Amino acid sequence: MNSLKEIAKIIKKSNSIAIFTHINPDFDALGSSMSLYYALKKLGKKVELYIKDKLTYQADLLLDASILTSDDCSDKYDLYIATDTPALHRLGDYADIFNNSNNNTIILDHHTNYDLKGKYNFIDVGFSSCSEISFNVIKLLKVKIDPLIATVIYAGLSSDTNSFVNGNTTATSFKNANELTKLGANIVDVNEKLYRTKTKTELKFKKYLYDNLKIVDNIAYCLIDLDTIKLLGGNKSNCSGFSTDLISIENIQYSFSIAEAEQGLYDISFRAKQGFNVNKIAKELGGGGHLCAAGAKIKAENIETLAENILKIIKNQG
Ligand SMILES: [Mn+2]
Repeated sequence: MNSLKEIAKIIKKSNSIAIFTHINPDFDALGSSMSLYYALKKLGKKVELYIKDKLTYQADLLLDASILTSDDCSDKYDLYIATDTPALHRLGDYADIFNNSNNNTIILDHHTNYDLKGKYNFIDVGFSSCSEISFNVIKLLKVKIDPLIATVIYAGLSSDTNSFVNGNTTATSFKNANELTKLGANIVDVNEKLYRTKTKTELKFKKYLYDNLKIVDNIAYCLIDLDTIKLLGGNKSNCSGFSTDLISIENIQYSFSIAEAEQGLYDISFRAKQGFNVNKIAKELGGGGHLCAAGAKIKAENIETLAENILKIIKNQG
């Protein structure tokens, strides 16, 4: 583990920098990587932010996708940075280049690390968002933080705490939110785009969730297969909020959703109420995350059998 001071020093010395973040980037992946991109540009560095996925509807409304590069990363860089990513496979097509550049890589993250190792690592699960870690790095780089940078960091912080509701919210989250607001973060715009903009497709997925959720003891869950996802006119990202909605049900301590991402390949999202641990459960399935929010991707023959297995794992733990 390195200090952020050491990390800022390495960044300062590097002239060309490639930034990566996790596939299916959420607002924290985008906030932590885009803020660094803008800051490094201000320092006059040659910098590219590599993201292949299309942004979600809300992210595309709030953030400037034109700064992203979806090309293969074939140029040589002095330095490679990965943000918000605990597992190598979560770097998608950029996993190999990151892994093969292990003499000049930096990891900034707030997840329990799984198998992504950098030459220099700052991983602190005490941060509610990785965007706040980037915020600290940018301050150490002495870049003047303008409203654009403040806004993308704030979006990451707000999203990973689910607007300061999740159990990972700390005094530091509020302190950073305070600083970012003073620096000109457009909190009205962030709130409108993150919490008050729903597409009709998203409403259809919510209806599916409410019609199909199941409750067993203290566990709520919902399953959705590929045919249904297609029928509703969306994709697996439309299911990413299911487990969060389910954990809010009274007397529920664990929730999960299973969405068929590709034929036979399932995205599982877990949530737990404060004091319960879904990280352990996700790890048993080859995934990971935080105590109260975790995920896994797994191949299975059948979505129902997979759900039964997960129920067993949760019950054995509880
Ligand atoms: Mn994050």
